[in-house]
Amino acid sequence: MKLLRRKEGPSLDSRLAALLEAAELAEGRLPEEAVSGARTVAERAGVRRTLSIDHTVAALAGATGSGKSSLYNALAGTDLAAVGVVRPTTSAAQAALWDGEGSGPLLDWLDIPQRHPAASASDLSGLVLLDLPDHDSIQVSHRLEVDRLVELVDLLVWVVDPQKYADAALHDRYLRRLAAHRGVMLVVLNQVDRLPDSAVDRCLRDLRRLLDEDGLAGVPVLAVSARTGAGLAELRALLNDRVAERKSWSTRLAADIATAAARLGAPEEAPAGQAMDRALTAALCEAAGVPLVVEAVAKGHRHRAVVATGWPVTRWIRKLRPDPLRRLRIGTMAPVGGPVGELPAGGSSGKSAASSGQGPGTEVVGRTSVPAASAVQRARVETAIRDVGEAAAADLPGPWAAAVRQAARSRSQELTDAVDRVVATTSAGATRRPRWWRAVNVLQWLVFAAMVAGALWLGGLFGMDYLRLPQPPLPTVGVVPWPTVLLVGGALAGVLIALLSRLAAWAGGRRRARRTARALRTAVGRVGDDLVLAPVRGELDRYARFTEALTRARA
Ligand SMILES: Nc1nc2c(ncn2[C@@H]2O[C@H](COP(=O)(O)OP(=O)(O)OP(=O)(O)O)[C@@H](O)[C@H]2O)c(=O)[nH]1
Ligand SMILES: [Mg+2]
Repeated sequence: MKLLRRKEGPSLDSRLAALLEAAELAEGRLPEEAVSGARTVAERAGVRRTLSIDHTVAALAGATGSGKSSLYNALAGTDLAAVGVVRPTTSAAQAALWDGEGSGPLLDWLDIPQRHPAASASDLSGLVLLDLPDHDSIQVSHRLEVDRLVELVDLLVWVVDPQKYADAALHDRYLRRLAAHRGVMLVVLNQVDRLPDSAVDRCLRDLRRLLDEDGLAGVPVLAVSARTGAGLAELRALLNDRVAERKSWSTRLAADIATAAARLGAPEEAPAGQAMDRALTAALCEAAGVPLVVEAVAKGHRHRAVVATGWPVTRWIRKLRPDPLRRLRIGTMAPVGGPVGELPAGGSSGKSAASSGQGPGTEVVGRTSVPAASAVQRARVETAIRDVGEAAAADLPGPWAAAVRQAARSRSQELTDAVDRVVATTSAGATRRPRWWRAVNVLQWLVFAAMVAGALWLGGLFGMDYLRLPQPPLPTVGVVPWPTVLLVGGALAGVLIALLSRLAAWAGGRRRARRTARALRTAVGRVGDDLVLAPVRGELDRYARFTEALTRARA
């Protein structure tokens, strides 16, 4: 036999790969049945392609008594199959082979042990003709055998007779469902010898109409008689064409792929999922106590400014009060080498267990003492998450929309900890001391020292006067003696410097609070992006890849 090479081209390959990819992506999203159906088709197609493509497997299928076995014998030119009067006659499929060499593995795969060489001329070279049991059998095993082989063969030849050609069993259970397979289907109206000539055309027209209604327009319909041999030449010629083309197998697989892909869904344009993250960020910020932290940043800054630059005589009073920011346990445990880099100050006397850092460069960061979110705040976060899911799912088909909504919620358990962590790390930098504080501090102490010197000097003078000792000469600035200048001037200067510093710290605190607020919004927004929007984007991307694969599978 002449060996022809594969004619499928790369398209069947890529369509198969696309179908598998679509099934993979639909896993857990679409009904298991559709997903496994697609996998089965892909697997089956994969196997058929490795078996003889020089053979075309055609199956004679139909109701009991329609004359499948008679037709099989007529085509094979010998009585291979039993033709009976007791219905149903055929219980197991058998194969007639025209040049069957090399068809063994194919028939093994079809699981048909009964194989016979055909006796007729070799014009049908490469044909493997199957005689199937009846599809409408009272025997379940017959129906199962038919259903199994209908899924596998390359070419379907439906044999109907004038009485039962309109049977619902045939049209509903098979023909209509196999509309995508019309390229590999023939319909044979057998037993036309039992009709008067005038009725044959009418019968054919009626059958044609029914087939058109089944979505099988274009499927060849032939009138034959297995008994008289009428129309057999045409049938033989038609079969010969199909067998010679050696394309039925790939046409069938292509139809299988299209059907499986259609069961996965219609390829639609994936909507551009524009997630609304502003509301989410705002809700997360509220729940994480960002406004509280921002306020504490400003207050804490002013507090530390007073401690660092206040008048030495009175600043200790301020020291007695706690730092508002540290009271929230912010800045007490900061990331080591983190982006806002302040070395951890103080011990970690955390009341709650420390949560682990987020990556290299970050150390263990404890929970802040920012009060836990209220029920209202938590509800607002949940609403925002739901809104993100709803907005992204809006234009998706049902199961995918559900998957997207689920994706939005998938990591919401982690939100509280993650947001708290970034609040702690982001605002930790707000405890850094501006350099001018140190300079002012030095100045404060110099002025303080001058004041003390003045006081000591005056005290010395006072003591000498008390002891009636002669007064040393007293240098003056104008008329005011130096020790008085030092004491009073030092005190006034100290208070003035403290007041000016306080003014600057007030502005600085406000600036720092604003900057921290911005940084916190960005950082919290990033957490929302990581834990809510990213999973949604992932699912939308999955859907986009799915529809893209589906489009390729159906090409
Ligand atoms: N008049 C006439 N009778 C036919 C023709 N073809 C088959 N028969 C008869 O119809 C009856 C059934 O034929 P089978 O070939 O056994 O039918 P089948 O479709 O194989 O039936 P199952 O094996 O039960 O599914 C037999 O008595 C045949 O002689 C035909 O073209 N004309
Ligand atoms: Mg039979």
